[in-house]
Parts: sequence; structure tokens; C-alpha cells
Amino acid sequence: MIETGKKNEKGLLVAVGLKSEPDEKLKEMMNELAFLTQTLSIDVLGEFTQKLEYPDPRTFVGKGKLEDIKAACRVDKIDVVVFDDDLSPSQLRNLERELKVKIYDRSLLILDIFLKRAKTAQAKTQVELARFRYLLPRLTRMWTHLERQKGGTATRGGAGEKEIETDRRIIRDQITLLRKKLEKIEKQSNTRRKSRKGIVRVALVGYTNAGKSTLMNLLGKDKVYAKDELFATVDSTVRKVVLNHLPFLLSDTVGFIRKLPHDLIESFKSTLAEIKEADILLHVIDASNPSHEDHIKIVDETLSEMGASDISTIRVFNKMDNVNESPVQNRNGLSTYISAKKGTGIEELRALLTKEVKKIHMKIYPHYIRPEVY
Ligand SMILES: Nc1nc2c(ncn2[C@@H]2O[C@H](COP(=O)(O)OP(=O)(O)OP(=O)(O)O)[C@@H](O)[C@H]2O)c(=O)[nH]1
Ligand SMILES: [Mg+2]
Repeated sequence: MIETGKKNEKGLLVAVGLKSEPDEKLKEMMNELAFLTQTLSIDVLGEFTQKLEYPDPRTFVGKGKLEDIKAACRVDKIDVVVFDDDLSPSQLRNLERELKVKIYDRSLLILDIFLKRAKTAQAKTQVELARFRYLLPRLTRMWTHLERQKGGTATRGGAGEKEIETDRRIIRDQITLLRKKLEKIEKQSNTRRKSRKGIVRVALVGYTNAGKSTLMNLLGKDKVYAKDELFATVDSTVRKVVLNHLPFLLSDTVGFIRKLPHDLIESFKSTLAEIKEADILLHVIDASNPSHEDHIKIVDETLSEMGASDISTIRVFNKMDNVNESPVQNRNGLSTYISAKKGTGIEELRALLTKEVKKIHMKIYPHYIRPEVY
């Protein structure tokens, strides 16, 4: 679906920080953007940052900075320039015209990573739908991206008004088709979820790359894909786990990230239902990441937007093998410190989880309590 040529594309990164923000923050944002970009097999050859009151409405960065980027594009024979924020359709057009290379904004970058990762029919349909919704108002460049998808040669900037109108129609039809397809799949997964009623459900949530899948592998028996990549998991996976004779369902979910494209959240509603309908959330945190406090905030905010903030949550501070000092204790709730990689702290987590699962068993499913279980 995506070009998988052997040679990586060459890219530049561009981020604009607010004047009020500290330099470190911009640096951390850049690191994350580089990580995301590498996930798409794009080699990062340079980074450009600028501090502004607000991004330039025409070209996102100022005129001088744009000239610098243009020069770097020429010197390094750059294929892609990646912007850390979302660009308006007109900014996108202007930048493409000025720089004459492929432009990725944050949404498209994340959408393409999801597209690469999605495995199940449901996840694939969700991502395709989100991607078409994103592309519809950005049709001039969609031409090139559509060509790319079809594996043909890109006709850069060559689409005339008539062709664009035809494309627009094709995209609209596709959106209608994909929506119908998704509805059908969702009905099936709703039925599947309903059939799981009567058993406690635990969902792993957290910022991308926090270690959710690694922890899932530790707690469950079958292996799921865990890797040092952002969004290694895009499809929800559910496993039955038994802890101290207590059975429950554990689901691994797609990671959150700052500025997650809105179209994606819309399209992933059904997958995220695994979270909303859970009895307990294990919020996995990469304690070794300097931005982990921000990550916690972003996850908490996303959960609250989803209507999942009332669910009993255990904060699992992971990657403690890479941390010198203990993070500040979470005074308002349950928290525990582990290294999913080394397996340390897992017994405490298991004990905490068993206690919580037991509570839910007794509260919601009293008919399920069997004396031998306790
Ligand atoms: N040092 C260290 N690395 C860890 C630990 N737990 C996980 N990792 C590594 O962190 C990376 C991400 O782990 P995953 O389990 O894939 O993370 P995830 O939260 O599922 O990520 P996404 O699915 O991409 O959102 C992998 O390279 C893991 O090996 C840990 O306790 N310590
Ligand atoms: Mg994962």
C-alpha cells in the first residue's frame, strides 16, 4: 500500500515553538518527531526550529527560515519535509510550491504510520477512512499521494481542476464505501464485546512506546508485537489472563500521542471502546522519558475526552531500569513501579491488580464468585 523501496527517503524536520516555551521542550518535541519520522523509514538529515508568537499563516515558518530550508533541500537532495504541526490546506500548497518536495504534516505522518501498521480489516478500514477524510480538502497534493498509493509515478502538481473534481468524487465515494464497511465490522466487534460480558476487563493504556505490549506479554501467555517504534500496536488485542486463579480479559490498545489527528480518533472510536468499557485501566508510563509528566497529562486528557476518566486506574511507571530517581508518587491513586523488560516489580503489580480485579468481581459480578477462587 505504501512504497517500500529499499532505499530510505531523505527528510528534514521543522518545528515551531511558542516564545513562552522553554528550549528543552522544543528539543523533546523534535526528538519525538524524529522518532516518528524514522518509523516511516525516512532518514532525518536536518532539523529546523523557530520560535514565533504564532506560526506564519502562509508558510508556517517565517520567510528567512523558509529560504534556509529551501537551500538545505537542494544541497541534500531532500525528498520529504516533515512539519511538527498540522498545516492548513493553503499552507500545504504554498510549502509544496516553494520547496518542491513532499510535505508531511503531523496528521499525515501519524496516518501513514498507522496505515503501515494496521493488520486487521477493522484497523485498516479505520485508517483508510481517516486518511481519505484528511485528504479530501487537500486535493492538489492528494493527487501525488493517490499516485503513490497506486504505486504509479507521481505527477507532481500536475492535476488540473477537472481531474481534481473527478478525484474529489472518487474520494467521496470511497468514504461512503469505507463507512459502510466499517459499520458492518463494528457490528461484529460489538457482538464480540457483548459476548465477553460477565468477565472483568482490564485495558492497557498509555502514551506510545510506554511498554504496553511488553507488559501484555509478561502478564499474558501469547506474544504480541512489541518494538522500539512509535505505534507498534494499532490493532487492539485481547487475551485471557489468570492471576491467582482469577480470570480476566486484558486488552492491549493503540498508544496515545500529543496532537493525535482528530480524524483518527473519530475513526478509532470502536477500537477505543475496549478502553471505555474496561473495568480497570493499567496506565503504563515510560518513567525514563523526560517528558513523561506531559505524557501522563495527554493520556489523562484523552481518556477524559473519551468519557473514560471514571474507570479505576493503576498507574504503572515502567522502564524503571533506566531511571535513577523514583518519580513522584501518585498521591491520588494507585501506582506501582516496574521494569517490564527486566521483570522487576511485577509481583507487586500482580498483587495490586489481583486486589482490584477481585473488587470488581465482587461488585459487578457477584454470581461469578466461586469460593475456591478466593
Ligand atoms: N529499558 C526498558 N525498555 C522497555 C521496558 N519495557 C518496554 N521497553 C521497550 O520499549 C519499547 C516499546 O515497548 P512496547 O511494549 O512496544 O510499547 P507500547 O506501549 O506497546 O508501544 P506502542 O504499541 O508503539 O504504542 C520496546 O523497545 C521495549 O523493549 C522497560 O521496562 N525498560
Ligand atoms: Mg504496543
